[in-house]
Amino acid sequence: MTMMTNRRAVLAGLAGASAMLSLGMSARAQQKIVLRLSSPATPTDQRALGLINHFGPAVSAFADFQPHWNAILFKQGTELEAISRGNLEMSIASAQELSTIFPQWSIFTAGYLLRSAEHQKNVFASDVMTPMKQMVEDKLGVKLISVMYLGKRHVNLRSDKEIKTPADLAGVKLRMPPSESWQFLGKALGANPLPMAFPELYTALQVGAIDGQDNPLPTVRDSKFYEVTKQIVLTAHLVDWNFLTLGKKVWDKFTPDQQKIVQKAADDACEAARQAQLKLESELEAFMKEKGLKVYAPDLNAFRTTVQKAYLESKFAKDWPAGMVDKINAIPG
Ligand code: KDO
Repeated sequence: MTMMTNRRAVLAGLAGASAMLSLGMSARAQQKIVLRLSSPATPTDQRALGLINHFGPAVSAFADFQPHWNAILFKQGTELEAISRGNLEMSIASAQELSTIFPQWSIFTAGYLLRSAEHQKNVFASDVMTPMKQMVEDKLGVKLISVMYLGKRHVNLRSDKEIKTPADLAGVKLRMPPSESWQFLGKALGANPLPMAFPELYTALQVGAIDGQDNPLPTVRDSKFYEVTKQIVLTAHLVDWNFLTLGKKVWDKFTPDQQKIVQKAADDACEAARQAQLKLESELEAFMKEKGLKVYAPDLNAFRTTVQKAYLESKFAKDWPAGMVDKINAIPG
């Protein structure tokens, strides 16, 4: 064999081997069920880290977890419909998004109802939740597989004017996420709510298109809102939760053993994220102060009383299942 033919033979052999290799790899990849998740969360948010570090690896033998952050795949609030239509497999849904489709769900958007991360977990696992989850699965084809703790939402403003009661928020352009129930919460707090998608917030605060926003401390840190605001009023008006969702048709493709693995992976990821989020919340008041922000509690009694009254008298409360507020209040945590 000449030097030339020898080289050709080697190259041909290499090409053949690499073709076989990539064929083998893609055949294997094809067998895996692709799980694309879309969320407006940043990739450094604790919920994202929980999923990246604990969910993806735990299901990797049979599923290919592909998360997309910063709402690059689907706009905030459109994910549930995308899953329902079979265009997406997973999302991190809010009770507010669910309440746009199922009015009963607005009970879970009420200010000062849930008390803690533990309370959320217990409510999610309780009988109260069973028919609520079932209606989402039956009518939308979406399974709520686990509960995520986003944290206690506080008011975060550009101005440093002291806020003691809801009356002090009069005329304040407070960005709230886009949907009717979120806007209602902003109004109940005494502010002038304005809908805006999460990824637009930093710039809107920077240029003064809004006077403030509400989110838990870990989100304020992660999205660097502290760079463009002057104070955090510790209103704790909503112990916010999200739900890890998975299309029912996708879930049904898994074998019963795989379903057990997916469920455990989801619960482990959400628990890791919850613990990380709680730890951050306990540390971040000091961090915000170091960054020069004023951080203080307002008259919490005034906020709680005003907000709870607004909800109980609202049109939303008419759709709440009878007796459910009392049942939620009685759940420990
Ligand atoms: C937000 O838009 O302020 C919010 O915090 C609302 C939450 O329910 C949730 O959708 C969250 O955004 C996103 O996951 C981005 O962090």
